[in-house]
Amino acid sequence: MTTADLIWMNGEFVAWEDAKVHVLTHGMHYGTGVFEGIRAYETDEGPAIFRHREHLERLERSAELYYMELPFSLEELREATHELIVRNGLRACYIRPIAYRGYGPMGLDPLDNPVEVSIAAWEWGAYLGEEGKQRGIRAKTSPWRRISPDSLIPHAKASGQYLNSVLAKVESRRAGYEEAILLDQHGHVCEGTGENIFVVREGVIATPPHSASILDGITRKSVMTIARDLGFQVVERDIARAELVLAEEVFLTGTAAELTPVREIDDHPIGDPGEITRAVQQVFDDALCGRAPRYREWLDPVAVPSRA
Ligand code: PPE
Repeated sequence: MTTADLIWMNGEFVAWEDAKVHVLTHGMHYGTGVFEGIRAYETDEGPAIFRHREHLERLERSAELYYMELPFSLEELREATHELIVRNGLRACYIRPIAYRGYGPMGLDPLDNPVEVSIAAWEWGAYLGEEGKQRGIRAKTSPWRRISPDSLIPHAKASGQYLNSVLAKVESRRAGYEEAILLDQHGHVCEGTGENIFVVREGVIATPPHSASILDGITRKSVMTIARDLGFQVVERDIARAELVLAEEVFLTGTAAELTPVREIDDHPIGDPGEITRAVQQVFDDALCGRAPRYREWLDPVAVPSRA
C-alpha cells in the first residue's frame, strides 16, 4: 500500500510506523470495532471529502449499535481528518476512521475496555482495478450468505462482521473472479463483499431493499439520487438470483469501488458497461470531483493553507 506520514490516534498525530496497539486489544480478539471508508477527491478548490458528515454519522450509529460511546464529537473527528489530510500533504485519498474496544480486561464483556479512535488516510487507487472501473469486472455468486439480522447487524459497519466478506472474497478470488456477490438469508441478492449492487431490467434500475441485510451504503444513496435526477426509474425491491444473469446491466457501488460495472456473472456475459451504467457513472464521477454544481453540497472542502 501507499503509506502516508502521519496517523491520528486518540487525539494525537503519530508517525505512520508508530501507530500501534497492544496485542491484547479487545477489538483484535473479538472484532469489537466499527469503522468507515471515506474518500477525498481533488477538486478545483483543493481536496474535498465526499459526504463526510454522512460517513461520520454512520460511524457513530455503528458504534452505538455495539454499545460504544465515541470519546470524540463528530466535529472533532471531522477537524482531525482535515488536519490529517493537510499535514500528510494528501490530495485525493481514502480515509479510514476506526473506533474499537482497546486493551483492558479479557473476556467477551467489552464494557470496561476503553473506546479508542484512530483515523488513517492514504492514496488508494481503483479498488477493483482501473480496468474494472472502465470495462467492468467478473463476479461470482458466493456460496456464503451475507450475515443475517438474526445474528449480527447488517446495518452496522463493524470489524468482526467482515469475516463474512473475507470468506466470500477469498473463495471468489481463488475461483478466478474479481468479486463475490452474496445472497441474503432468504436467497435474494444482497451485495458484494464491500459494495452495494444494482441491476437494470427493462430500463428500470433496481437495488435490494434494507430488509435484504444490506449495508446502507452512502454511495448507493448518492447513485440513487443521481439516477432519479437523470430521469431513470429506481426501485428498491427483492432481486432473485437469476435476475443477475437476466439483467441488461449490473453495477456495484461503494466508497472504495466507486461505481464499478459488472460485465460477467457466474460465467454468463452481461456485456460491456451499458448506457444507463455509463450515464450514471459519468455524473457520479463529476459529483465526486466537484464538477457537478447540483451535488456540490455533498463535498466537505479541506482548507489547505497556501505555502506562500
Ligand atoms: N456493503 C459493504 C459490506 C461495504 O463494506 C461497503 C463499503 C458498502 C456496502 C458500500 O458502502 P458505502 O461505502 O457507504 O457506499 N465498503 C468499504 C470497505 C472496503 C474495504 O475493503 O475496506 C468501502 O468501500 O470503503
